[in-house]
Amino acid sequence: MINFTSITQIGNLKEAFAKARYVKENPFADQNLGKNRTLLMIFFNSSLRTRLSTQKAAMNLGMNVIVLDINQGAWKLETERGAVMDGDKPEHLLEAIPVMGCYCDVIGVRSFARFENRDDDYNEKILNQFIKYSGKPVFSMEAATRHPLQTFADMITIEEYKKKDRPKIVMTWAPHPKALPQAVPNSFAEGINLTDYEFVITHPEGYELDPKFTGNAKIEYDQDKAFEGADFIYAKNWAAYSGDNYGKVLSMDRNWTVDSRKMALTDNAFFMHCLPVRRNMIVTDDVIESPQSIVIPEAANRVVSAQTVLKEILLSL
Ligand code: AN0
Ligand code: CP
Repeated sequence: MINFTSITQIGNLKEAFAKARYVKENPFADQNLGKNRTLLMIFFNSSLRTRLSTQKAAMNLGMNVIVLDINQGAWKLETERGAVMDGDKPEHLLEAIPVMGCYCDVIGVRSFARFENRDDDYNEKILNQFIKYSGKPVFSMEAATRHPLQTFADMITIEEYKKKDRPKIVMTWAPHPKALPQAVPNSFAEGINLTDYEFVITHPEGYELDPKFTGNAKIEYDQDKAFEGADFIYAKNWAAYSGDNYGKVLSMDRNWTVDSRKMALTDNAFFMHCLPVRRNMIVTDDVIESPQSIVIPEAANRVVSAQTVLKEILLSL
């Protein structure tokens, strides 16, 4: 049984890209692999792409799919062991998880960082309970610290569009009115660090990510300088990670919005974003609508990413 919670579990990158290419070119080749197997997708948070692309991937593999939005129709779940359950939560995760495990063969979980306690988030408290108590292979559909299916899709997209063996990838922070998790940037950094690409991360001071994910990436506080000669601009907002500022919005400075002046500093870079994206906060209309914007092929590759990973999980059953 295998779980998939981090892009570092993808195995040999070249082989992973080859498997993804095969899946993309032959989406229905494994229709029998998932026969009579059930995927249960559990959402603690909203989703458009992950929900649709993962379901489509499972259907391409011949699986049955059940989707449960915990906040719409399920019992509100207590997550703390030892809690006296006299409040508004009628069920405990410690029963709910093994019960869910009884009804499926594979479980996908979306459970964002809650920003209540950094240790709980960074120890992946919810995701790890699914792994421990469900008795089934579990994969992340974005957990507190990582979004590996997004990262794999991003990496497949870069592989498809790159014009150089060692492109310059720039991940840039951009403004957003709400506090967003670090899962996408952490995971993207973790993925790019598996490659030999040139990798620069740019953000305002105070937005430093956990060095465990950023590794040897160059941190450049001057966004213009970071953009110079870039082949890919990967934009994303995240809330602060450091110390007492964990989960806080420290800046909404629209000087950091990706616009055409900044894109002109690059080597005709492609623009990427995992979506959903707030226009004219993260990126201007003209940049996201430009021919260099590859956000839609990037989203399309979410099916390829999910199908490649689900196929491996099915093969391991
Ligand atoms: C989420 C995030 O930033 O983690 C999901 C992105 C895939 N975004 C929002 O909540 C807007
Ligand atoms: N990129 C992504 O995961 O989108 P959703 O939140 O819509 O699933």
